[in-house]
Amino acid sequence: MTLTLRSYWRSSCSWRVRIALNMKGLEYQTVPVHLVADGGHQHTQEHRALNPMRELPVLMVNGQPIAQSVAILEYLEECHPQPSLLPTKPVERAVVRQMVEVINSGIQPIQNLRVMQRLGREFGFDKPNQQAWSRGWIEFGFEALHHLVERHGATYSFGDQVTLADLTLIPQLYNARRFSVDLERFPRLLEIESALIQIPAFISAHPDRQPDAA
Ligand SMILES: N[C@@H](CCC(=O)N[C@@H](CS)C(=O)NCC(=O)O)C(=O)O
Repeated sequence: MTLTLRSYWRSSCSWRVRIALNMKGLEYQTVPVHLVADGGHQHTQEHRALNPMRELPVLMVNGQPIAQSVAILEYLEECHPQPSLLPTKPVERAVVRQMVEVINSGIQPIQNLRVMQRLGREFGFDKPNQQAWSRGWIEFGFEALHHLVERHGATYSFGDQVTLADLTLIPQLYNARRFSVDLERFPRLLEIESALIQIPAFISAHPDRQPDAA
């Protein structure tokens, strides 16, 4: 099986998949797709043929493109179940997926690049206002996530097992810092981050370690 990840170093959704591939010990090639240069290479015909949503990541599995990071994560979990990134009990798996969706549906889409660009282009938001927009939505989602983690977390977001919730948390914390979120408000998220960033799979997935890092 050949795996190729179309990725951008600072793309939080690509980062989730990089961690999963590393956790599962899967080898893959990276094809960088620049999200900003020339108006964004996600808008090229070549990329749109692979992902009509014009987004990253895209995982090519033996040439078959799969997009949507959570669909990719679930695919990897099904095909490569060890080490598992979900708990065993269905109700616990549901809670982990709930945490994932707080970020995947509740935060990231509202602060995505094209949303910010449109706020600037069509609605007159300057950079500080675009940042304030993103910051507000990250804080809103993190309040919910912090509540869930206080209830279900221990070393990691859900108990003492690294789960998909952690794979979505780490990149979103990076975005939160980019948008100057006051993370001291979310101490449990910071504690969990301290544990996760010791793990080699998380270390090598960091944006600064990617071939296209600026
Ligand atoms: N729900 C999608 C979201 C993908 C997404 O928004 N990716 C961002 C990078 S993290 C992107 O490609 N943005 C391009 C743009 O906004 O033009 C997923 O989880 O894969």
